[in-house]
Amino acid sequence: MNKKIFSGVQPTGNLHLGNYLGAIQNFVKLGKDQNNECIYCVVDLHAITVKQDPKLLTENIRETVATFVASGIDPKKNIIFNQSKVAAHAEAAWIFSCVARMGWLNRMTQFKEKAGKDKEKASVGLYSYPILMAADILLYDATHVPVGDDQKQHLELSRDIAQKFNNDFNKENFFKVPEPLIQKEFSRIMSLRDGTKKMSKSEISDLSRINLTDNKDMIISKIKKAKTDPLPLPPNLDELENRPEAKNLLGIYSSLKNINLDQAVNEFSGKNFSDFKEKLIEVLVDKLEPISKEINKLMSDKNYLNEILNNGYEKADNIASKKVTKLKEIIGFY
Ligand code: AQP
Repeated sequence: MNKKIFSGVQPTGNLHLGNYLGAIQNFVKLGKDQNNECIYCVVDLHAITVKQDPKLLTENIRETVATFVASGIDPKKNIIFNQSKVAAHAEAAWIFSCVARMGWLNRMTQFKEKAGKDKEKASVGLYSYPILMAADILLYDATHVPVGDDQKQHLELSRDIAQKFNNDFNKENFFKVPEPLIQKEFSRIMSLRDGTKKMSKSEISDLSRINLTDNKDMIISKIKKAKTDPLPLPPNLDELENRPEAKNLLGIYSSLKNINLDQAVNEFSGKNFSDFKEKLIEVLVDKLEPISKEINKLMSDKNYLNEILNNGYEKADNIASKKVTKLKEIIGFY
């Protein structure tokens, strides 16, 4: 079966190793398969759920495109565009906010994590974010959505919205019910400063993540400073449990080397962290240095990045505007 792939990344700056290993690496692989039709979106409407500096946002939109291309996504074969240009996303999101139930949104753990203790001060957009995400996906009849493990719950909400709409309006299959595509091994990369917290762009400490724009010296310094524990590396997976930092670093190593976690555990069994970190630095630099150099190069060619977004916009708008017109007809708008 041909797959229709849709996924997005927020242009909130500092795209990191978690975004790469959890999502972008998968985008590249799927984009290379001739049987897939892939749409990759810079989700700038999602980005403004928290305050953004306008100039920086514009720059970050381009940097996200540059990161896609530098990582290996071919803009000629795949559609790359920014969400705010295609009006259908916001239109469908309103309609879906009348389909989704409060109880569904109240269960979303990411809102609870991101809003923290002061929920009253969080934007309404941060709360309803998964509804906009459903619009992104369903407008393109996406069959598969490659995401990191942290987005699984949001994707389930998209599925619920699709099913409820189809049932409510007796339109079987009007919206395709999308499947998540989540890396089987090591789908959540954790902070380098705290192995129990997700690696995240918005974390204040830059030492908590490897940015895709970090150069070799920065990678070396961040890995050397990465939190560990006092024991040597364990001989098996069981003994890795309850050692979140060791598990995270070995997981990163295994993902980059494309091996299983237990193979990585075997390779470093009984070794101390400093030996292991040397090897980890080697594979990280090998993988990321060419990407960061390419991002820098592409960022100096604004016209090229704008051209990718404009071409992508035309193609995306053509698909989404037709779908939203049909959606409105079904509802009874005219
Ligand atoms: N730590 C992670 N491990 C694995 N996958 C991750 N992703 C994000 N962090 C990790 C995946 O990257 C894709 C794009 O994410 P996003 O930028 O749209 O939003 P996010 O999940 O909210 O990422 P951040 O870094 O935590 O951003 P901020 O701090 O701005 O909110 C998604 O597929 C995500 O699963």
